Amino acid sequence: MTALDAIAARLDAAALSATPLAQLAEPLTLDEAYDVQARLLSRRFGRGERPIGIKMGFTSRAKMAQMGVSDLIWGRLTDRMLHASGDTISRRAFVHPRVEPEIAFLLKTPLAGKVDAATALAAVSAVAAAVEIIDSRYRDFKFSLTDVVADNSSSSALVIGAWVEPTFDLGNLRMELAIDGNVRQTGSSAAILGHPVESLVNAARLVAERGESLRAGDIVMAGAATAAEALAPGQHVRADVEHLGSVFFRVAD
Ligand code: OOG
Ligand code: MG
Repeated sequence: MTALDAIAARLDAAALSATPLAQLAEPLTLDEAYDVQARLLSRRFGRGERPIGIKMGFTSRAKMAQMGVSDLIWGRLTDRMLHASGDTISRRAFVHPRVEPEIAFLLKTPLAGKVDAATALAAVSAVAAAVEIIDSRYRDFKFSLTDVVADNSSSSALVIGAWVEPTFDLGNLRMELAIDGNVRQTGSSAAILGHPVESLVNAARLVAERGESLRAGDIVMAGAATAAEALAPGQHVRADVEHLGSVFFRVAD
């Protein structure tokens, strides 16, 4: 087992047992951190999980400020992370989960490399309001850029609302996160790199840097427009995105 495999194995065990780890002592380059992420996901695919797309992180200033990290990052999504609106999700599977309101893209054609906004949009079949549940496997939710990338960019679950054909501009939609009916975060889709399609443009660029492509049928999560909120058992969590509707779930013990 190489050093990078060993780190992936530690992160995998931490996620499986929902037990936090110390931040990595090994100094990793960003490339090595993405290598660890790929190895971590190979372990999950080896257990029968299937890739369903990617999530983008730190695409808004609100998120960068909350976490003290200011580079775009991405992580991989699997079918086991995916939930439909109305589901009940157990808190037990996570270390210290947080929720954020997002917009999800569904692709109808592959996308990779340097593309402009019009090309990126042309690859989209539908968009949806979504909630991302992020969970860091590091103690106290504290990490460096390479730590979080190795930890699959805190990917842990996603809840997707109804898919809608994007026949309107996505550039300035009101986004809201409510817990138990109380609005806790509000923002605009404009907070996501100026326009959420820019997140897709960057997703295509970043996966190509790893020699990969977004595939037809993939989901791309654009990144949160607001800071994240802590998740606790018993909560009812709802995100609303103007024109896209709402998505909700309940948290069980
Ligand atoms: C990293 C993931 C960031 C987003 O939407 O910006 C992210 C983290 O905050 O733990 O998912
Ligand atoms: Mg997110």
